[in-house]
Amino acid sequence: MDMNERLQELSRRAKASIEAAMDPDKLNEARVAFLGKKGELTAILKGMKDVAPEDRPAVGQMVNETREQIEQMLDESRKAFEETIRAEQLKAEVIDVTLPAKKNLVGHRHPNSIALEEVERIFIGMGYEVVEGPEVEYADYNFTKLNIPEDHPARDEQDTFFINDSILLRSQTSPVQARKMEEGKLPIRMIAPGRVFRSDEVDATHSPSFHQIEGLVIDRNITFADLKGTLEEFARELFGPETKTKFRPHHFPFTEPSAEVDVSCFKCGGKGCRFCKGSGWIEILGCGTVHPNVLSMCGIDPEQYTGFAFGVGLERIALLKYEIDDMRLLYENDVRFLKQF
Ligand code: 2NL
Repeated sequence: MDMNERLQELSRRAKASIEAAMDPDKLNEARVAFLGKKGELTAILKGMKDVAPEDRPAVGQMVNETREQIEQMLDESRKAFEETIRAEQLKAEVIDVTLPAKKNLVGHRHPNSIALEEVERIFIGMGYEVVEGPEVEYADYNFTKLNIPEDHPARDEQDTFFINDSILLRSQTSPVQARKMEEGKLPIRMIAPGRVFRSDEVDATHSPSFHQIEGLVIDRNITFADLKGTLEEFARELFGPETKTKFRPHHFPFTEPSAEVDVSCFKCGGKGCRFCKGSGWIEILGCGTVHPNVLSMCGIDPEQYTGFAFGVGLERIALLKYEIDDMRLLYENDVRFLKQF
């Protein structure tokens, strides 16, 4: 068999193998068998030394042509495979643009968060800073420095979660303000929002864990008039410009004098309705002039400085503003409930 015939025969067999290959792996096997380092065509090339020198250019050209033929066949077959795979993919991943769009479920701010951000906005607007502190607190900061001595009933284990004699879950956010006063940078204009804990049974208006926002202002010449003006403005911003306020004398250990504040009912404007239980007024917070004992125990000279403080329940604000009648709804996190606000 002369070289030309050998090469034609080889090319025919290569063609048959390539046509018989059912997948890209088999095709690669064919490439290795004919063109690989130990492949048939390579073997022929290695045999060139036995060809007469004058015939070598012609034989060399024939070998190269055969190689090109085989490479072309391999190439075409590979492209055919790729097209088939792509066509199958397109068929499998077909998109029906007439289908209704899938809606992404977007989360929603909790009514507590909405109410808190509203309160923060109002006080930040009046130049207050928002300060946070630890939920696990020393009894010293939670009680003693706030003029609640060892034998005070507020310290009762019925009301407070003690971790040991000196550490507890804070029952109010006032310790955050005590810590701020101790830092000694005056004046202070701050609100302290956060989670607090009391040993209460769960019902429509009570929970062992709820949230408070307390405010504190300390400077020279701060009076009860500053407190009244501030809280009147707060009530108008929160419940509307027509809102009236009423300060009723009260007692807190950390303020003297102290008051509870009612706002005119924002549903009936004060005439009396179901919402305000006929009284025309709704109680919203407690407040007072900071007790001189609290100032001294927190390192501030009560002869130089005075201040006022107040505390509101965040849940109470949220329940009022959004007319929710059971506090437990705020903790169940039922999306059908939460997305209404
Ligand atoms: C209420 C009453 C109140 C305060 C909280 C306070 C904090 C410091 C000093 C003095 Cl550091 N007072 N806080 C004062 C009066 C009332 O909260 O019934 N809150 C729901």
